[in-house]
Amino acid sequence: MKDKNTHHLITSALPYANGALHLGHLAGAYLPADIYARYLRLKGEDVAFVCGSDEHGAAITMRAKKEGVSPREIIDKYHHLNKDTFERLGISFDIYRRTSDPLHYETAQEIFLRLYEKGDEFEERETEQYYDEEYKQFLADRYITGTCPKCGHEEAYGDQCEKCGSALSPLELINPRSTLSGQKPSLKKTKHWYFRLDKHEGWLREWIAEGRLDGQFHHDPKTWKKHVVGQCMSWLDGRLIPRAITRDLDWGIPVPLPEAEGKVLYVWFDAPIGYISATRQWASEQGKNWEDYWKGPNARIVHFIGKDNIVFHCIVFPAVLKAHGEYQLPVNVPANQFLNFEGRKFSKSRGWGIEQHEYLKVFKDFPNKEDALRYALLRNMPENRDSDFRWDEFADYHDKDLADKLGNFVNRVLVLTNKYYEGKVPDAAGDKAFRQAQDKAFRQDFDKLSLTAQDNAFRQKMTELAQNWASEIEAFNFRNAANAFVELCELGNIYLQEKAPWALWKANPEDPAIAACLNDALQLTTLLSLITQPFIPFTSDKMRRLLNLPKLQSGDWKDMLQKLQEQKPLLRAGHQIGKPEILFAKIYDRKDDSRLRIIEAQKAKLQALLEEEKKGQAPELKPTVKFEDFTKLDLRTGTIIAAEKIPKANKLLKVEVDLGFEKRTVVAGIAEYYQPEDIIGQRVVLLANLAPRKLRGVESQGMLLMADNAEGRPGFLSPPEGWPNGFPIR
Ligand code: B3M
Ligand code: ZN
Repeated sequence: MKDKNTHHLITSALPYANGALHLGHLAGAYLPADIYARYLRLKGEDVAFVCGSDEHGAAITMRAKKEGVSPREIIDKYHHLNKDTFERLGISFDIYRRTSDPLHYETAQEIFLRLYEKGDEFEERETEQYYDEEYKQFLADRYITGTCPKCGHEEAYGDQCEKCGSALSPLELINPRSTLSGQKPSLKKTKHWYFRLDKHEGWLREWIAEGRLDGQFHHDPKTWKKHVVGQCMSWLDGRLIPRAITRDLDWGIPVPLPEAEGKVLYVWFDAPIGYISATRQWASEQGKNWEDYWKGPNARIVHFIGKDNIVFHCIVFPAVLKAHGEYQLPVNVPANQFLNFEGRKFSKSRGWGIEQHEYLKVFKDFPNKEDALRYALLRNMPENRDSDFRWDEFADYHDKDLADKLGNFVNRVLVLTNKYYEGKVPDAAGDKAFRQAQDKAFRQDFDKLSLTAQDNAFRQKMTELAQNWASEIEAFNFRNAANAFVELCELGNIYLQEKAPWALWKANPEDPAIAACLNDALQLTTLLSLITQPFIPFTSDKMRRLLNLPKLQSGDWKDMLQKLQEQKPLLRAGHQIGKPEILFAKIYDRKDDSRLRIIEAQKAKLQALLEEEKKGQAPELKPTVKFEDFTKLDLRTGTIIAAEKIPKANKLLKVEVDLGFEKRTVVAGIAEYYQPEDIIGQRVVLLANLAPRKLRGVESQGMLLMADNAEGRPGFLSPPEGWPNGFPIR
């Protein structure tokens, strides 16, 4: 029989098991994936949601060396910490595996061999690489540091300069040093396998830009985020080159070839394969066929990641899978941008930010701490641009949305139902003429919500918003989905406020309008117990309990949607609900400041850090220079008249500066902070007699003067207003 079921495979980036994760990671790759997985399960879809620890890579071995322990000690600790923390936050992985698993070794080696045997996917190259004589070890990537040839930064790594963002190879470094012995390394011949990424450029372009694969429709490219497609296209425009996928390291998966003794697979080759091996493990435990999720015609793969992993998930890994020949490619990679923390980047070394497990610890006495966090991150998710986490906003979302809008509505409905009807759902659906009159009266309220008046207006609006919620989740617009949830709560509150069943009750407890109103409100409460499930699952469970309903199950959304569309009740008349309980106790509460104090403590901690920084701010100055030396600099006023990105260089912009008497091309390391179109017309100061030098093939004829702020964000120095271009500065 033909398999008609869709098999959803949802992945979240495998965290390196050498550290804890902070709130930015959670908002970036784990919470959105969890929302999506939970939603699909409610819809009755077949879902495998997989993740696990990435246990290889030089970052782990270096940390182990520094601490004088084995890599295993480190990864065991963080594997368990991360796995446990995710669980506590309600991230509902079906499996959380690790890349040290034997099954993972087997899977990664199989895929390597398959590509090797194809003959033309790999290229063997013998090259000279740095070698530490004292440690008897080749120095891969981060094991080597030196001066960046592009910007002069003295701590550049063998694979990248973090100052100017250039991708480097170790041989380009000036004054190379081994991070092991600190010595100057020697050169030694070694052989490696390179994946011919260049061969895959053509179809990758068609697949990403047009959504076509092998000449057929694969996905609608409009459903991919613009910044994801944009980043991929700029990589493709910069041309793809063969990439070494093996390393001389003693930590990792051995290269399964007899002549490759002592070599391991490059971490970025094996890590994404971890998704596959985790699925294999899960499927064998569940008695399922893992290939349905990866190879079958109805597999539907979606990778959730942060923007720094886009190239590996949209270009390199798909190319490996395509080269293999049997795998499906992802239908979407809804990568998020970055979350900042109170206006700055998260920084462990500077103590700026908060880690997930740390949050759970300091908020241990905060009721609903898991949902409060999930909700604040959801409302502020960096879906299309970087966003900023602030404690004040956290408190606002908690109090305004969760406590006021959701909590109050649910509480009133439960209290009134208990009070007027002994907790039994009142029957109100029978009297059609009566209901029509109700709807008519309710229409007046629509203006407030900008609704359109129709019959059965309340239930219609409820259905419409619930459908929005679903379609926004399916489109990976989780913030919009959260808006639909808020509007549903508002709908309920306005409805209760307008109908005021408590006033009706005072006049005549038999008034059928009371039953009609509460019946409607109970339908909405039931709907909300489901709508909240992907976002704030702990609260959803509680609402189910208060409504005396069973826990939600696979397929419940499908049933509910059908009932909504057929105008059938979600909760039948006569059903006995439970006793009311408060869902969220406000943070800003005059009688009880215990929750506010927890937040204030966090804010105070940050304040103290800022104070500390200010104190330590008398910086060490560079050695004194003579006046004559200063006068050698020719600084001129100018204006930026054109700017563009430099392909493949994430941090560089090519900028044209008008000096009045001539125009200069300058390469500036500001692309992370400024969009080309935003700086046209910017007044600047240019060091005009700097010796020209080539950066990424572009000759830079001068340097823009910039002032860094505390986070290293550069701001332009500009001449006084009205000063023309080309004038000297002294
Ligand atoms: N461990 C890098 C990171 O955490 C890497 C992700 C692997 S996903 C296959 O950013
Ligand atoms: Zn550099």
